[in-house]
Amino acid sequence: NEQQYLDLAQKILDEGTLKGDRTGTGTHSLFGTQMRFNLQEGFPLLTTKKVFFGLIKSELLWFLRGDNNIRFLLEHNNHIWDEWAFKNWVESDAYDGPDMSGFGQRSQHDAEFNKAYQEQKAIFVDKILHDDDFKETYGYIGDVYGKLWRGWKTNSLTAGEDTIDQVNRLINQIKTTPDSRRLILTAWNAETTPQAPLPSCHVLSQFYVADGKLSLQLYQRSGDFFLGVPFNIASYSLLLHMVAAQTGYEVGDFIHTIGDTHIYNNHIDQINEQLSRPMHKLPKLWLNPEVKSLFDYTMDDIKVLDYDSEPAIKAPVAV
Ligand code: THF
Repeated sequence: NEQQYLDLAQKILDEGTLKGDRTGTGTHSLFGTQMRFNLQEGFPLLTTKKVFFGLIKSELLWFLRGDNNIRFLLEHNNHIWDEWAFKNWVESDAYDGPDMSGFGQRSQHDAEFNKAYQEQKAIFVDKILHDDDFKETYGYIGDVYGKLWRGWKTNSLTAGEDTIDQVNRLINQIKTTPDSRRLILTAWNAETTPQAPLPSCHVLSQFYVADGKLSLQLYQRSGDFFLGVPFNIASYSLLLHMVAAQTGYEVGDFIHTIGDTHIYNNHIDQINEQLSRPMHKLPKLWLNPEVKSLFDYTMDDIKVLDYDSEPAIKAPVAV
C-alpha cells in the first residue's frame, strides 16, 4: 500500500517534467496518476515519515460541519489553511500593516521579511480567534469543500431548498440505491469556486458499493506530493471509513487519481530522505461505534491505533 506512494514519488523524480507553477517554486510534474489503497490491509497513514493525524481529523470534521471559516481549525491548533485566509486580509483595503505582497515566496528567501510576516500572521490568527466581526469578514476561504459539501447554493430556478446538503443526500443514496452510479460529491462550482483564494484541489469524489464493501475514488486536480498528498490519502480514507460505518458497509478501496502530480523543487531532499527509509506496518483505524450520524463524530471518536512511524520531515509550504 505505502509502496505505491514511494514508487510514484520515485517516478515523478525520474520522469516528471520540470514545470513552473503559480507559486514560482518550480516542480517535477506528471499528469494523470493513480494509487489504490485496499483499506482492509490497514489504514494508509504513511509510516516513512510521521503524518500528523490530529490535523487530518480536525480538517475533515471542519469540512463535515459545512464550515469554511478557519476559526474552527485555529481552535484545534490547526494552521494548514491560515495562508489562504491571510491572503484575503492583506489584500483588503482595511489592512494597513507592512506590505505583504508575495508573502509565500518572500518569507522563504528573506529572513527579515519572514519575521514581519510571522508577526502579522500571529496578529491575524489572534483576531480570527477573538474578534467575531473580524472573523466574519476575513476568516472565510471561499466556495470550496465544506461550503459546497453541506450548503451548495441553489439557483432561483430550483424549487424548494436554498441549499443542497450533498453529504446527507449521499448517505441516503448509499443506503437506498447502493448500485447507483451517481454517488457523487462535488467540490467545484463553476460559478463561484474559481474566485476562492485556493480553488478546491479535491474536485470530485465518487462512491461505489460492491460485495458488501464501499469504495471511493477521488479526482484531485493538483497534488503537492510531499506535503499535501499524505494528508489527502489519510483524509479521504478516513471519510470512507466514516461513511461505511454510517451506511453499514465494510471498507473497500480508496482510489486516488491526481491530475498535476508534482514535487516542489524545495522538497527534493526531503522526499529522497523519505525514500531511503524503511516502511513500518500500517496502523489501524478506530471509530467510536456509538456514533450514530456522520455529523456527530468528535476528535475523540476517531483514533489511529498502533501508529509506528519514522520521524517527521519538515518542508516549506508553497503559497
Ligand atoms: N498548499 C500547498 N502548497 N500544498 C497543499 O497540499 C495544500 N493543501 C491545503 C491547502 N493548501 C495547500 C492544505 N493542506 C501541510 C499539510 C497539508 C496542507 C497544508 C500544509 C503541512 O505543512 N504539513 C506539515 C505539518 C504542518 C504542521 O505541523 O502544522 C507536514 O509535515 O506534514 C492541499 O490539501
